[in-house]
Amino acid sequence: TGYNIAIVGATGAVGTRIIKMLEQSSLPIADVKLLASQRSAGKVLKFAGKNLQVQEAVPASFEDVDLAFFSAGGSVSKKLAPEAVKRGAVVIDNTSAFRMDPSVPLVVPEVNEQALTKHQGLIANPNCSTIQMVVALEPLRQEFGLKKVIVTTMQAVSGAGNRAIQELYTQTKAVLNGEEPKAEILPVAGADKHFQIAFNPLAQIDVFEDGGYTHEEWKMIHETKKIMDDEDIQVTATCVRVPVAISHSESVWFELKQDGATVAKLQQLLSEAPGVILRDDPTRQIFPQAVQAAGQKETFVGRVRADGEQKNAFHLYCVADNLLKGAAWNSVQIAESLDRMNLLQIPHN
Ligand code: A2P
Ligand code: 11C
Repeated sequence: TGYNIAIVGATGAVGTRIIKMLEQSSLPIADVKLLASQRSAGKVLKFAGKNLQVQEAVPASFEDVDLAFFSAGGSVSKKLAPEAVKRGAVVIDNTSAFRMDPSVPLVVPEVNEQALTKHQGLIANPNCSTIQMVVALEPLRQEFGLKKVIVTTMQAVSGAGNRAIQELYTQTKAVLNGEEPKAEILPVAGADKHFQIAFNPLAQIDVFEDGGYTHEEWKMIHETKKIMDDEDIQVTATCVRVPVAISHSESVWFELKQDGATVAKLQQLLSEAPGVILRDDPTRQIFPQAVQAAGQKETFVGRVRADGEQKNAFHLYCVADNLLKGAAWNSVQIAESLDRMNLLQIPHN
C-alpha cells in the first residue's frame, strides 16, 4: 500500500528534484504521475528505474491522487491546485499562490511542523531564500527570542528555473568569447527589460513593489513572520541575483531579545539544530560555500560573530541548495511529516 502521487511541473528544475527526493524518501508510494504542460506531454522520465510518460496537467489528472506536488508557477497552482483538492488530494504547493492565505499553513518542518495539523487540503512551501534563513535562526530564537533581522541574499539563477541556468551558461560563454551576451530572461521573465547576469550581480529578484522593495524581499519579510508566527519580528531584506547556478547564500544580521548569548553558545545551538550543519572555523578557513551545499538537504551555517557595536546583535552566513531545501526537499519533508502525523488519507492498495 502507498499513496498515489502527482508531480505538477515534473520536467522543471524543482520537479525533477522532487522526483529524486521521492525516490530517496521513506514515504509509501503506490503510483507516481508526472504532469507538465502540453509541450512536454509524451516525454519520458524515470522514477525508481521505471520509465514514466509525462502527461498534460488537467483537472481530471487528479482523480485518484492522494498527494500532489505543484511546482509549475503560480498561475498553474491557482488554476489546478483547487481542482486537485476538490478531488480529495492533499496539495503541497511550491509557488507563492496561496502562501499568505490565513487558512493555508506555510511550513518548514524544522520550525513549524505543528501548523500542518490545521491543513484544509492545501499546504504551502515557502520561498527558497526564506526557508534556509528560518532554519538557521529558529534554534537561536528558541533560546533567546528574535527581535530583528537584516538579510542580504546572493541567490542562484536556478531559482528562476532551468531557462535561467541556460542563460547564465550561454552568456558566460559569450563574454569569454568576446561576444555580446544576450539577456532574455533575468531578472524577471516577461518583464520589459532584461539584464546580463554573467559576471554581473543584479539587485532585482521578482517584480518591484511599492516602497522600492522587490517581491522577493517582500516574501522574505512576510513569510518569516508567518512561519515563526510572530508579527512583531522586524525583518528587512535586500535580494540579489548572482552568477551562481545552484545554492543561495545569505548574510544575516540579527538582534536577539534576551541578554546572555555568546558566539560559542550560538554555535553550540546551531551544531545541535535539526537540518543545520555548522561550518564555522575561521582558524581553518571553514565557512559555508555554494558549491559544497549543492546537492545536499541541509542548511550550512558559519561566520557566526558578534556585532561588536550593538548589544545582543550578531551576524551569520547561511547557504543551502535552493532547489532542495529551498523547494523539492522541503516539500517532500512536509509530505513525510504529514504521513508520520497521520494527516494524509488512508493509502491506496
Ligand atoms: P514544461 O516542461 O512542459 O514547460 P522551470 O521552473 O524549470 O522553468 O520549470 C517549470 C515547470 O512548470 C516545467 O515542468 C513546465 O513544464 C511546467 N509548466 C509550465 N507551464 C505549465 C502549464 N501551463 N501547465 C502545467 N505545467 C506547466
Ligand atoms: C528565486 N526565490 O530565487 C525565487 C524562486 O516564491 O517560490 C522561488 C519563487 C517562489 O528566484
